[in-house]
Amino acid sequence: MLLHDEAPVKTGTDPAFRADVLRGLAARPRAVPARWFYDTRGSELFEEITRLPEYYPTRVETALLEAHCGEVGRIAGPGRAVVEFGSGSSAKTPHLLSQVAPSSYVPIDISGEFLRESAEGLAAQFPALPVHPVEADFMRPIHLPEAVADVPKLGFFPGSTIGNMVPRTGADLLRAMRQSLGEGAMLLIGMDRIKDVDVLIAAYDDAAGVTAAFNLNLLERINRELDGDIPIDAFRHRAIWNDMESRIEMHLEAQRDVVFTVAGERFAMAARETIHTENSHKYGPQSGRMLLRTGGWTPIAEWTDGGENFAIILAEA
Ligand code: AVI
Repeated sequence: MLLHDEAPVKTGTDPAFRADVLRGLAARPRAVPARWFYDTRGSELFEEITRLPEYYPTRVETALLEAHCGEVGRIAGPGRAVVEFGSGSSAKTPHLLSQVAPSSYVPIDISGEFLRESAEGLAAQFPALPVHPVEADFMRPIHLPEAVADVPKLGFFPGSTIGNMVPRTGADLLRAMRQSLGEGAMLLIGMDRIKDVDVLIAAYDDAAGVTAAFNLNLLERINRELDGDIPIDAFRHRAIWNDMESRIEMHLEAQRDVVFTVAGERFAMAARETIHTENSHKYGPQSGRMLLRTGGWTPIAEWTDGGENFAIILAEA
């Protein structure tokens, strides 16, 4: 028997997911935070996205790291603890670790599984490097391990993840990172650049439909974890460029009038109405540096590819 008016949540379902989805579906415009894309299937689809011909950010950033981390190491100096925010599979990390002579590596990720796997992989590649994993949400205040308390830090925040936050949240996060990393810290951050709209749209609406599957998987997750009956075939993936906000937006657009239930609550959407699922902000050279300064960091070096598609920026506290 239910003692209150909430529908039961399936065992293992994050109550914050339920709260975000119910609040987001009832809001106008409707929106569900992008962090909920990443269940097991969503994480697999994201890995697939990073290998798509149209999705240039991973390729370009990796090439920039390969080419310029030596210089990052010369500027930062040896012996820093490299602290990676949202380390995931740590795929790009070896480019940095092999060129900056770090004293230790602190991967921070919300997924314990990712942390274990990447710690094992890196231990094989860098057997002498102490690794201190931290299982945490980097969007909340982080306490770094005691072992690195007195060591200067080099924060690493690749992948243009900062772009998934509205600038105000991004600036708050940068400020929090500065505080966690402490006196004398540096930060190496990846930012996607503003560019030709067709290139941007193709990167977020690829020909093979992987990004569409990634977006629609959110509805599958809602149905599975929150007892939903959303008719998934009634929704279509949409990627649009919002020029005023300088961002790609992903939406799920209803193709017809739909009525569905999630966690015992009923929702009705008219044809063409959307659920906003992600923002991916793009920064120009000035706006990117401005964001860093607003977050308390001073940019000191910046590298881009020939086409100015992506930038990695080194900043000091
Ligand atoms: C994780 N993040 C930086 C990706 C991006 O480009 O905004 C997420 C993504 N969404 C669709 N494709 C990739």
